[in-house]
Amino acid sequence: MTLPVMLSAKVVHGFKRGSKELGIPTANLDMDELGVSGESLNRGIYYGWAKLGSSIHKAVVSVGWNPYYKNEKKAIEAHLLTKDMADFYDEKLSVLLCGYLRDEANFNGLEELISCIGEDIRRTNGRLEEAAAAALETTTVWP
Ligand code: ADP
Ligand code: RBF
Ligand code: MG
Repeated sequence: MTLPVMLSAKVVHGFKRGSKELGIPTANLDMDELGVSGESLNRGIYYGWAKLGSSIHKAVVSVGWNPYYKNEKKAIEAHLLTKDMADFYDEKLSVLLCGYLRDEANFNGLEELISCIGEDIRRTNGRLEEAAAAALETTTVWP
């Protein structure tokens, strides 16, 4: 699968574990709307960008079956790295997967899952900032 990959779909309701159990809300994309493009997407944790209306946010995206919760259905869910957002269920969310971070893992407890996601968030910030810095460095100063 060659990155970057772009996906767009409506934000639907999930199991409500993101905000309540983990303190990390995730906007779940409508898998029925995505069809084969959702089903064929390789599982794993990705970093990239999310577009909601006209605003763009850094994002970390989980794709798969959440082995810790043993989900039966695949999910594509994005945590936007922007604090204090109001709910945006039913809105269209576009997600640009720019790079792969790791495979989905199982954990011995909730604390381990939460700390691993915390590390994913730090790495996402790092990778996106590096990419921005690299783009600036290759820019020709005009005139
Ligand atoms: P669900 O199981 O329904 O996905 P979550 O507990 O994962 O519930 O919460 C996700 C919802 O929280 C999103 O659909 C969105 O409406 C809202 N939300 C608020 N802030 C964010 C954020 N920073 N990233 C993702 N979703 C957010
Ligand atoms: N679930 C897992 O079972 N294993 C994981 O390794 C895992 N990594 C995640 C990484 C990120 C950045 C995010 C946002 C979620 C991850 N999840 C993982 C999914 C998590 O279990 C899920 O978001 C909650 O169950 C709420 O739907
Ligand atoms: Mg969610």
